[in-house]
Amino acid sequence: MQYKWIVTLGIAVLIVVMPCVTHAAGKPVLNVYNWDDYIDEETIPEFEKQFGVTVNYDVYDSNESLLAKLQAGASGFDVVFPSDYMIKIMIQLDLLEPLDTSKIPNIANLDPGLLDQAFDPGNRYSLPYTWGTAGIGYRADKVTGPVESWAIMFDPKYTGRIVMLDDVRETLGAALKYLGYPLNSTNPAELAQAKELLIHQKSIIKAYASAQAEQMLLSGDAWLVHNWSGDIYRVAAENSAIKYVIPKEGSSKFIDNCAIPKTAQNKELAHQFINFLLNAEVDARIHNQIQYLTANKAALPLLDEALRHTMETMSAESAAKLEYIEDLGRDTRLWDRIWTEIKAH
Ligand code: SPD
Repeated sequence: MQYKWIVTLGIAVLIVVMPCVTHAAGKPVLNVYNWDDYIDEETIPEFEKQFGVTVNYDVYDSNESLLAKLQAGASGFDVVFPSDYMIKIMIQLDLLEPLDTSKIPNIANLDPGLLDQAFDPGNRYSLPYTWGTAGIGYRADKVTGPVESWAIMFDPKYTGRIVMLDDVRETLGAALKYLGYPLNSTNPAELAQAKELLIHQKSIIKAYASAQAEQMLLSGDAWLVHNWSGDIYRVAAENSAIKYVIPKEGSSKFIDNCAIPKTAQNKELAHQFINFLLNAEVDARIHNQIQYLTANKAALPLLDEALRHTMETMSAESAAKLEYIEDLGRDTRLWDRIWTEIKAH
């Protein structure tokens, strides 16, 4: 019995310590922590082979869970992919390492229009990887009538078929947009209305889910899914009844970025990995698979026709009805409290 406990404890210690390992079987190790479904199958093995290294690759499904890991101390991660507002928060908290761009010559491939954003002026800490939007993925073969408004996500006719993102900023933000308020409102009265709306909605939703929600759409378990563009476009390629729409009231847009945590053990290799990701062929292959929009201008001619078309449509839509999620500063606590109340209800 005692022996069993020692083995269990040993395994637990190994799991906790593993991401901090910098060498495995004589090879340098790179610990990458990325959004789920944000890379193709070939890039990691290709990088490992080319650089003679081992990559530990793990995934997360929200900016807030990534932040919690980095704040908890030595996460062991060498490369992470926070969104715009989260880059700003992480810079303020001194969690990111300044980039040495002399080690990332492929920076020249990036679209200047996505560089030098307000969340990281001069790209001192981050470089753009993907961009996209949040909206509604739906089954046109199940839902009756047009899907144009967030209103459909609150329609009891679809009880048990609706999935909302498990994401404080996106879901509270979507409710605010539906009510006609700014995505980043800090007005207590507006937030109280959004909270009531979401609490009321809880009795009709199937789940809050961020990772794999698109699979519920594909299987037909869910008919209306609040999710990010690329995840929906990926399953839409498997079933033409799946569509993606940005509701007429507006929604969020985002830029997700490569960055190196201050606590990274292998900063040299982290720079090499980011440079590898920014290679035009590698980037096009990744984005053709993940179906998010690329920040890599040199990759554009290598993108599939359908993705190029999506990029053009998105660019036009972007200007009109989409907002970036912003750092809320002190009001983050207010949002977190409201979200906890909604989830607990
Ligand atoms: N499955 C990948 C999802 C990546 C979405 N980016 C998040 C943006 C958050 N505002």
